[in-house]
Amino acid sequence: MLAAIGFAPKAAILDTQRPVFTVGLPLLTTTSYTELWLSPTPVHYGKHASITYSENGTVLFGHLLLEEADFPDFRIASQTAYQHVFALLQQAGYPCLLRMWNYFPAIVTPQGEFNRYQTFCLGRQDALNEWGNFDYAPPAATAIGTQQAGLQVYFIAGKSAGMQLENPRQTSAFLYPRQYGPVSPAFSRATVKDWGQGKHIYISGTTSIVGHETLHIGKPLLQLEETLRNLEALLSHGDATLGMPARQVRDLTQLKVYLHDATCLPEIQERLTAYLAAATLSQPTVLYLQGDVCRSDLMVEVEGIYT
Ligand code: 3EB
Repeated sequence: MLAAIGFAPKAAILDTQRPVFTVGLPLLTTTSYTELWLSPTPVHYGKHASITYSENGTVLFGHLLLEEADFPDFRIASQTAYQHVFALLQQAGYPCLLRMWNYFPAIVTPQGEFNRYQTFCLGRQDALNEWGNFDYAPPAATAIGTQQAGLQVYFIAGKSAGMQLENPRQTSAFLYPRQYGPVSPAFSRATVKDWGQGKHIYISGTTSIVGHETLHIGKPLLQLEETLRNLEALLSHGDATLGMPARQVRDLTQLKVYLHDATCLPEIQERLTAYLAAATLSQPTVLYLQGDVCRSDLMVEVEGIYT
């Protein structure tokens, strides 16, 4: 077992020796779900600073949960989390981040000059400036707001880089103009990793952003549909440029849907269920979670994975 992830209103470390933890987001359609990351080969476990990790010689999975109260400000908390990640990856011999998940409270709340998401991006960039600024494909990523204290980060890394995939419908996040924050977010729209036995696809949190602008403000269902167009465009572009084991959203293994407001669950779930109900043998597992998107005008975010 590389990792076991549960979902609960509060983030928690459930095992001090291995990455077994809950993400601090409530499930909306089921009372419990465990996401298991399994290895076909033996796993070793370790700790580095605040990180608990597992590795099997090919992939490293790490998790950390920082108490914000331990840091003078949130920028330092974010910088520290990423410094710990990069130091571990360097030391353990897995230099290439492939996929990052970032969860923290009050994501769109102003704090001083910037909001907390922008401050998070500043701290991440501070660490990147010390650690080479991704001289390989930046990881795919998710950044979602919780209702609970603590900066929670988990990630997978490899010994060599994945292939970077950007979305033809969207400005690359690392090129976003300054109106969205003092530094651009450092992530790829997706990474595609060939592990030897087959390619895995890690798709970043994707929203109703076309170019760099939010579309369909106040209309969650239209935002879902725009998000699905973005995901389909990303996958077909990937298929044309890299060759992909999944060419459409319905081919993916798992989707996570983050909703700002639980009251829009029925319409979102109905629409997505109908969208996925094609005559295929298998469909993605869909998890619906309550979480805040990093722009207050976005009500829904969707990430996907193919393994
Ligand atoms: C967007 O497309 C939405 O800062 O790591 C999505 C995924 C978003 C990851 C991050 C931010 C991040 O810009 C926001």
